[in-house]
Amino acid sequence: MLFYLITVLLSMGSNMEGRPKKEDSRIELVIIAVVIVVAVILAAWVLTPSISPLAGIHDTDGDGRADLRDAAPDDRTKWTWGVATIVVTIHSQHLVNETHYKVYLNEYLKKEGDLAPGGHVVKFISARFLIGSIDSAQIVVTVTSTGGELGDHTDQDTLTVYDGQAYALSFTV
Ligand SMILES: [Ca+2]
Repeated sequence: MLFYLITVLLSMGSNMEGRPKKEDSRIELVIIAVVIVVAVILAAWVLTPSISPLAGIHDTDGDGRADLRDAAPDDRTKWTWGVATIVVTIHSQHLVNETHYKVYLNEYLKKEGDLAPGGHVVKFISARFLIGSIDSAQIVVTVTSTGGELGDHTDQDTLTVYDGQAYALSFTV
């Protein structure tokens, strides 16, 4: 494209009649210089991560990952997802009535169901979390129960999780 432009401009320059040859070649050189400067400025704008208009190159947080391949484009310490399995065992302390339990990872509801009197359930929960220069995350696991003869209950634990690992936790509600 750049070479095409230069060729067109040069042919325009060589068609100018009535000018001395020396002056023509100066005009050609100026045109070439202007085209090169504009091309360099455009290339610098497109290829510089901090200012590029292209998502495949632009890097908002400066972590070295383009926004298109950055799971957290506004956080320079994180850029990809980690996944861990959390095995949650929930015991009921209600021996007479059924209860309804809910399991939250941080503030997100992941599982819920009914729990028989004095019974327990085991649930496998997949946890996704952002990692990067820090390879672990803190997850607060909360289990609540409603109903039953003892009233509502909450049990909670905080876990440090790493990508690809599995964890077992036990709760009584
Ligand atoms: Ca990032």
